Amino acid sequence: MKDAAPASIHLKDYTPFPYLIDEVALTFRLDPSHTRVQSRIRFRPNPEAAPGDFFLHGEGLTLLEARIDGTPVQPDITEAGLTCDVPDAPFTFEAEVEIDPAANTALEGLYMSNGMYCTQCEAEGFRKITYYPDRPDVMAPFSVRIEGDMPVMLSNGNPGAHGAGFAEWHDPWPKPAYLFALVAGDLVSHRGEFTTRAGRHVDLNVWVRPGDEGKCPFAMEALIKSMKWDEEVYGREYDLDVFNIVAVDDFNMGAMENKGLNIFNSAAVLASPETATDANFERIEAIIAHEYFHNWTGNRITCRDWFQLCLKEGLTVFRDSQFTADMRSGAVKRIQDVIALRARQFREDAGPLAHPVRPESFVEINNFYTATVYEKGAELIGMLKTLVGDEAYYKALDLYFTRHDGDAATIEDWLEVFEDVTGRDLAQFKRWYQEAGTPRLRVEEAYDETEGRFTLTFEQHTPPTPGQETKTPRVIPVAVGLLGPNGDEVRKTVICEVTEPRQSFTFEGLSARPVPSILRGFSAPVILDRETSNAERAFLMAHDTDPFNRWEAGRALARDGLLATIRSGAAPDRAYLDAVGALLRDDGLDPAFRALALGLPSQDELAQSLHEAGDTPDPQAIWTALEGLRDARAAHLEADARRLHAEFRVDAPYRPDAEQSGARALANAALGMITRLDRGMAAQAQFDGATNMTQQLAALSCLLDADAGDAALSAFYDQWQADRLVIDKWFMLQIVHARPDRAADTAARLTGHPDFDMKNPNRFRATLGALAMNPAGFHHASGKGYELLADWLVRLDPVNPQTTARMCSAFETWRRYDSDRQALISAQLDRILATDGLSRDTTEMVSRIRGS
Ligand code: B3K
Ligand code: ZN
Repeated sequence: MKDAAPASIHLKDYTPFPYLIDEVALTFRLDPSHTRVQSRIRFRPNPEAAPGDFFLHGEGLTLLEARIDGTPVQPDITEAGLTCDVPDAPFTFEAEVEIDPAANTALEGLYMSNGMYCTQCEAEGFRKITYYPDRPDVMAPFSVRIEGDMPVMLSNGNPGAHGAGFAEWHDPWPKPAYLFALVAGDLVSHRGEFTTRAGRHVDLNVWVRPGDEGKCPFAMEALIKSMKWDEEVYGREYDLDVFNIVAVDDFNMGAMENKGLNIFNSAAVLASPETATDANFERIEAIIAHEYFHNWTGNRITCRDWFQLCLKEGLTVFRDSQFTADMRSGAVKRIQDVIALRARQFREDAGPLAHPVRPESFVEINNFYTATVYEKGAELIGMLKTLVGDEAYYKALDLYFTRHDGDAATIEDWLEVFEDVTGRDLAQFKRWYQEAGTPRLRVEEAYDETEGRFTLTFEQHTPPTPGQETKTPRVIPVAVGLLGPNGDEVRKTVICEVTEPRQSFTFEGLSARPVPSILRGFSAPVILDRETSNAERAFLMAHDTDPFNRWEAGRALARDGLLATIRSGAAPDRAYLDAVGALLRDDGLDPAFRALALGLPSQDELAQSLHEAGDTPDPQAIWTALEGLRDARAAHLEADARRLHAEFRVDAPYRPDAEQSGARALANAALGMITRLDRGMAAQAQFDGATNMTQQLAALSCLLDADAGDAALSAFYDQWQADRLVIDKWFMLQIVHARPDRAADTAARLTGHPDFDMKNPNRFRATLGALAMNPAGFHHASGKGYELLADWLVRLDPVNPQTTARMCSAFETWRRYDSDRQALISAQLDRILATDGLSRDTTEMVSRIRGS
């Protein structure tokens, strides 16, 4: 068994570091197993902090020498760092440590990926490189010298002297250690350039392994667009002479915003039409933008402590969503974001891992890079913008940038700029940051015919979450419009600001009872409870001027029909089939929007709806109901599907833009319907003739769904076996599309494939993560899925705790299910927890999921 439970860290205990740093100089002598790191750090007492110990974080380091003002010292060393006596005046601390990048499989600190040196320091990885106050409120300018035999050696900031065997870098912008980066390897660059509004010339590079150069142009274009957009929309300019992006194969997440040297998972940067799908292109564009935008929201203004993580992440997600909406379609982006929010964040908020957007305690901060901090954090920014209006929003942002440039700031600082600009008291709004859980908003409506008055009454309630039994009322901006009986909009969108537990809003002067369109654009992250008829939903689907609510009406119609099928075996709902058919035939509508309208609620979303209604979800029944609806829809809309597939296939040369990808999305959705009728003939033809990955992968998915994919699957492997990222897709697809009773066996078989590599997070996620993406398969009554995942989490934990801990969330919904499944899952959770030497990361996650 393990040692005592790891300690929690609390927001309320924050105290500033007793020392300030004026300058950091680091020298790296690279060697795969014996890298030497020399540091020279100028400290002085922090006049604004209470005096305290001189403690530097450091983990897994071999200290060779330490000196203060040139005199050797013998610090006290523990597993967490070192303490030593220092003068009560400015002093220089020097140390030399040795580290072993080749043995670093956790991918945090300095590690090797395919022969290349690479770092990941956020949140607390710098302490695995050298002794340092590894906390975001300690900021300093860094000078770095790298010595080694690698052709390319990079760090943050601007390049300095370099020659055979060495390279120097200087970053003039004070930064916390989590933004430190170093890369060294045999790399080639795809170059670009940008001139800022102020006339600064910036050299841009996307660095990749030789052979991948052809997959960089799209990322470079996305970077240039992002730089321009941030100048135009937020007035933010770039502030160094170079901006480097590096692609690495082994990376725990998507990408990292290190100052001037962004490091990317190769999956989040490399793209060509043949190897990447339209969705991959769109994601790459968004991640490039996200990391670039961090240069201001995150780097120039960083976080005081890790509890404030949403300060940079929520805001930066919000900014990258705005960017994507501007580059592509605002309506489509909003719908995609809400689908993802409900799938990941609402799920988190409804389970044992629920936590506030600004958490109050943690054991391992890496476990809090969550959908709540990121996506709900972004929703809070969106609500704030709705509440104060666009003009005040941008004024407040200008004030934030001027007032806090160079600061390590807090949510209080953030809200204060809005209060100062608008005079508005944001105390109630702040609860969104402090209280977890998704509010439910019930709405009732009343129409007074004689007065022509329509009244909406809202009632809000947030269920308890772990550690927070009672909740207070939130301020909820509800965007409402009204439609007349003929479908015309009789009231344009207004914002009803709900602040009370129960509150009414009236609309006067109506000549007939209107149909309300409520929560337009999904103006707040709440669950709207509204009793309404199928007819009204179909009416909104046909007439609403708000594209989000138009889509939402269709989604709700589909969901209610599916729930009826699951509960009582009801036949697929005719109202839905007719309404979705009408929408598909409307050629005035954006093809991308029509493709989204064909999406159905996910298995997980249906399971959650059933659970919330007091039913016990049966994963197999949910899967069967969805299959039934898809079959019925294909039969009902066959002619439309054939026309759309033929018309929107796109034969023009490939472009990853919104127009073409929207068309392909619609054609591929149509192919999904056709496949249910022709057993895969059309899909096989598309697979054979595909000229891009979007067509090829969609066809392969259809063939797998039709159980006719074996030949295509092996052809695909033969064609792409040399391309890691494409082979990830090959692993993932066959598990996600496996029939429920075969999913676990398929995943188990693939873990024995010679290309399976547990040390590569992308491949691990493409295999074990994919299993969790097949809910009926993962939750199959045999319990095989649970056992397989637990087996692999136990194996991965000593290798890579961060990725292990993150993947534990596959179990977070376990309380929804029947007692047999709960028993099977809790046995696996207990087995994981009982593992000797289990990491702090995984211990925290499993204990929280398991509950008391
Ligand atoms: N800030 C990084 C995430 C770091 C995660 C550390 N476990 C990427 C991003 O959000 O842009
Ligand atoms: Zn981020």
